[in-house]
Amino acid sequence: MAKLTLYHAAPSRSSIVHWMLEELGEPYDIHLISFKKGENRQPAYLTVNPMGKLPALKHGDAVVTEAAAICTYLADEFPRAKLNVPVGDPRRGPYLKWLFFGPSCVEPAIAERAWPRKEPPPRTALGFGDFDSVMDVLAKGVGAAKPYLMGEQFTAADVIIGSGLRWGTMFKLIPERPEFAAYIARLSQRPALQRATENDKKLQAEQEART
Ligand SMILES: N[C@@H](CCC(=O)N[C@@H](CS)C(=O)NCC(=O)O)C(=O)O
Repeated sequence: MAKLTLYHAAPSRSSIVHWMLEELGEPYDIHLISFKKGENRQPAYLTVNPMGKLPALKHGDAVVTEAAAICTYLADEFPRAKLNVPVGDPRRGPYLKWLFFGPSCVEPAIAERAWPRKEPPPRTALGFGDFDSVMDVLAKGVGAAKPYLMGEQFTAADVIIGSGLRWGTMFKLIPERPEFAAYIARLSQRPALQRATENDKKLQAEQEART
């Protein structure tokens, strides 16, 4: 089987993929990249991701970047883990909606609120519209999750939306809503997320000892 390698800085957006890999249950390696040492801007890593950003995933000769794209790729590439909704299933539309809603609405809406621009662009020019609408759609979506966004099946969409909500909540960048708290509490019960979080603490310590 082609080898899976996650380029990772613990904790960061690559922790999203770390959680996804734990859910997947396939063997993988971690290649730590130090932001402090600037390794993400060095030629060796720029050949993997010319953006100098983490995460990146190598699967054999294939390289995938962008956290949500990596989660979508892994879910489709390893269907036996049942983390995807396959082509032809009527739930595929909402599944993809949530996978794209994370990076194109949740993340920019939170960033815009946390670091406001002096002159905000018009609502129509912003792909996410406005912060409150994003929060309302999110609250409705996760409030209806029984127990997950796609119903009984946990999918890559939960990894993406759950990671955004966990990050926003941790740094108090999103409003406290009972729907968010209940969904996050449910996700926190998942052994794969617990393993990835624990392992991230060890990796962070390891990385700090190296710098
Ligand atoms: N759009 C990318 C964003 C990745 C990203 O911004 N990663 C941060 C870590 S949380 C990073 O690599 N920062 C280092 C830098 O920009 O120099 C994704 O979703 O994967």
